[in-house]
Amino acid sequence: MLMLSSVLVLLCGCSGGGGSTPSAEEEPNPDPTTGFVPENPGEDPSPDMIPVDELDRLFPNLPPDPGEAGKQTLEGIDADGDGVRDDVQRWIYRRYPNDELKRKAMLRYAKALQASIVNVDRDSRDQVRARVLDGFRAERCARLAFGGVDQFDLIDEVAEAVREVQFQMLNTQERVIADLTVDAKFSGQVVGAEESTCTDPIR
Ligand SMILES: [Ca+2]
Repeated sequence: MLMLSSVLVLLCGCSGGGGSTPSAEEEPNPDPTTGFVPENPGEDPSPDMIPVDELDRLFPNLPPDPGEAGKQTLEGIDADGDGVRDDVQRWIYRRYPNDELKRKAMLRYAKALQASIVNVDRDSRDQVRARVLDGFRAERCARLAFGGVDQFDLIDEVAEAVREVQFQMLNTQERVIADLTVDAKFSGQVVGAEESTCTDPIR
C-alpha cells in the first residue's frame, strides 16, 4: 500500500536524497514505539539537489524556508497557500529545478498526502478513502510526467521520487502517527483500477 510504504521508508531510514541506505543497526536511536527516526531529512543535502542560494536565485517568489517553526504543528506552514508545506515545496524545487513536469507531479503528490494526514482525525472512512485514492491518482499522473509509456508503467524513478517526498513530508512524530492513522482507516479496502486512474495528466 502506498501509505504503508512511507512508514517503511522511515523504519529503514532510507535517505531522502537517494543516497546510501544504512542498515537498521546504524540508525540513531529510533523510537521503538513508532519506528520514527529522529533526524531532519529536510536538511539532508543530496548531490541531486541545487544549493539553497541557487534555489532562491532561480525561484525568487517561493515562500521562505519555515525552519523549525514549520515542525511545530501537524499542518506545518504553507505561507503561499498552495496546499504544499513550504519546506516540502522548496525541497521539491531543489530536487527538480530544471524539470517543470516532474516538479508539478511531485507537488501534486505532496498536496494529496498533506490533505490525507492533516484531515485524518476528522475524516470519515469514506473521506480517508477519497484522499488516499487522490494520492494514487497523483502517483499515476507522475508516471506520465516522468516519461512513462502510460500511467501503469512502473518506472523506478517515480517510486523513488514518491519515497523521497514521503520522507520529507513525514518528518515529525506527529506526522508519522497521522500517516499511520490514514493507513489504519484505509486498511482492508479494495481499490478498483478505474478509481485510481489519472484523469488529468500534468502537461
Ligand atoms: Ca506552500
